[in-house]
Amino acid sequence: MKRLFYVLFAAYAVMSCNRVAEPAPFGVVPTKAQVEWQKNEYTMFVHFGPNTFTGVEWGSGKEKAEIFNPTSLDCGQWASIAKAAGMKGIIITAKHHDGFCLWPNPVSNHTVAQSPWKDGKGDVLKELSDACREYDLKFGVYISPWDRNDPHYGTDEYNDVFVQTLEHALGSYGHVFEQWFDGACGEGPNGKRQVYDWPLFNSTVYKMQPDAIIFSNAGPGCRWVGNESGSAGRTCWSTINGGDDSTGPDLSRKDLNEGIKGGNRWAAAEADVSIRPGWFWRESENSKVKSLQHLLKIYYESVGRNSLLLLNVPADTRGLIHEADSLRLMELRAALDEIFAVDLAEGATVEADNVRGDSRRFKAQNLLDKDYDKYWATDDSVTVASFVVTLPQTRTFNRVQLQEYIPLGQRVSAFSIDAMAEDGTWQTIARETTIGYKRIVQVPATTTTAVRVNIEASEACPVLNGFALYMDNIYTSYEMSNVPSGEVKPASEPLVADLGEVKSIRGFVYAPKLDGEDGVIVDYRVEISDDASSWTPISSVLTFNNIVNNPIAQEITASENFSARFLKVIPVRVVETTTNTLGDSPTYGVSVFGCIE
Ligand code: FUL
Repeated sequence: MKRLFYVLFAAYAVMSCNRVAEPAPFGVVPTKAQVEWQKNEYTMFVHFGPNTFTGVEWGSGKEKAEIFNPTSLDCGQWASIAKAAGMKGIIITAKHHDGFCLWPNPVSNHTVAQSPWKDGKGDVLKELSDACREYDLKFGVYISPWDRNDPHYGTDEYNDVFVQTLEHALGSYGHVFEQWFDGACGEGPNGKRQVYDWPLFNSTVYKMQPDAIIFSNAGPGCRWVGNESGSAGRTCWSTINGGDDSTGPDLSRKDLNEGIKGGNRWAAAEADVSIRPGWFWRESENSKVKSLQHLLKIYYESVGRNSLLLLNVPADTRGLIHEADSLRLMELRAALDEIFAVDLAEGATVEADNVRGDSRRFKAQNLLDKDYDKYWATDDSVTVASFVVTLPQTRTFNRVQLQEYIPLGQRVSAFSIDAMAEDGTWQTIARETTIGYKRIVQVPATTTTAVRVNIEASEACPVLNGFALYMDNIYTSYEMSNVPSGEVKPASEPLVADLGEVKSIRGFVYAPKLDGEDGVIVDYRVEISDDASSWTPISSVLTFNNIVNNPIAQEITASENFSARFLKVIPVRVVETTTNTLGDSPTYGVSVFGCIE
């Protein structure tokens, strides 16, 4: 018996010596929580608060708490829609820039407790976190550091108030999977811009919710994708460079959009985009819910480009998700289910020109195994390699899905895809750069019996855990029909509207031109005139809220009508949208400008 034990032990020892080691992690790698977060792929954002009732995108903080009074709030409805849409969690604007808290925050007197809703006894965070638990969804919070209501804002004291706000919101409602920090930062009543204590804010989040993913421009959990249109870069690394300042002051929009190869921090991109033009619900946008084609484009450019899609579906004044939005979400779900129902690579055999240590553990066939932790890897010295997928029969597809095993880092920086032509030669159907957690490559409809993926460059030996083929008969293309041709003007030139005669005016509407090159008017002054020679200023310096990130048409109305024939908008600050630099843009584009009578 003892002998047998030694023989078995010796055999085991020999086997384990021969066991080929798994590849060493490459560069910075995600934490376990970051990997789990990325697997969510698609989550819901809900913007809700005083702006829902006033129709503005950024409240001033001076709104009375009385305006917050949803007539039939039902977070169960939000959760059931999110679940049916296939989303994995919901993030709510617990506090937007106006400072109003959707829960009774003890360190604020601008909260639901001061509102008439449920006689001041209501708590949206409690209702939503309960609903998320019921529907098995993750619960997350957006808590804006910028606060246009808090009197301490602009002083050091505010940072402590904000920490207490975080502690309360993050400590009262169970597990929070994501903390959303918005990058917007304005001036306090003392005219000073708040200097945020990011290390303190982040450590407070981790103290309250150790596994939470912290979103902000530069992470540390995940990063902003650099736009609010739901589009990650075609090249998209999950690494960037960051220090203690979560806003990532040195990162350009391009860096955020594409990530930085070899960056010092793992912060995958999160693509936040609204299903409507604005972030908050307004009646006038019920007919402007994004089309199915537009949402599919967003899906391919976010989930299909190594990013997470955070789709905003605002609640309305009833406290419900509007029918127009839920209908579109269900159409999107049905389309995604149809497109991704059948993996056309199923039943195929996969052979690679290099397999790590010739070990079965790292064989290329693992690419088709749905077990997330099984992957194909090459020898350490091999960074250029190919695998061939031989299909059981001729198949037609137009989407190729690839996945890298990100727990060991993101590695591939160039690859191509070939299909075998009838004459037995390989025809290249795609040439791309990065893969990451998931890459869905759109290729022309291709009928073939074999597909070859060539890893042409990789920062270390490639490690891939997924390959699939799909046929999408639904998405054709979506051209941004709302990209107006516009008119480019020199920045110094004001915009002048002429009504032909003196009329009663309520305000004006402005939308920038969206071709990415021109500047956007951010701050401006307004003057009026009856004869276009003597002008009367009627405003101080005003701001088009959030116009750089979300350049939709903004209607600016006065509290009382005024009369004039001419209205002039004088740009005070123009922002270059490509670089986000302030000030000295040579030109700005205008697509819509006119008076509202
Ligand atoms: C922006 C904010 O300023 C918007 O109001 C919105 O909340 C969006 C998600 O982030 O930067």
